[in-house]
Amino acid sequence: MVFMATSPDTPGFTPSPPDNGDSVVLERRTQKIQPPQLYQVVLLNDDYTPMEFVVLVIQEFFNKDRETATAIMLKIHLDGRGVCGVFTRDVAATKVDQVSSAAAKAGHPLQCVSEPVES
Ligand code: TYC
Repeated sequence: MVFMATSPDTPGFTPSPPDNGDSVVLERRTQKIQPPQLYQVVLLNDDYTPMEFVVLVIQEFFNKDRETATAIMLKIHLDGRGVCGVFTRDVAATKVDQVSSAAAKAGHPLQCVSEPVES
């Protein structure tokens, strides 16, 4: 495929009516696209899931080092909830599935949800 600077397909441009059929003038248009909505993945506290399991989950699925994972786990334990990461919608949904599956498989009631980040 050949790309031309004056292609009417160029995003952000719209062709003016051709003058003699040979040339096309592109007008710059204000960009209207928005950045994607981001989602935070939140772990919820409960009374039964072992702290060590939560730390391992945060390390494994949110790529945190042990110290950071421990700090997040303790925050959840004390505050009732904590953000483990911020992602685009599909990635956040995958994280929720991965954590929920790992918790269910291990027999723990650990809850994980995603929610839109306030903009
Ligand atoms: N509260 C749990 C306990 O005392 C530990 C825990 C931390 C559980 C964070 C869930 O998301 C959680 N064993």
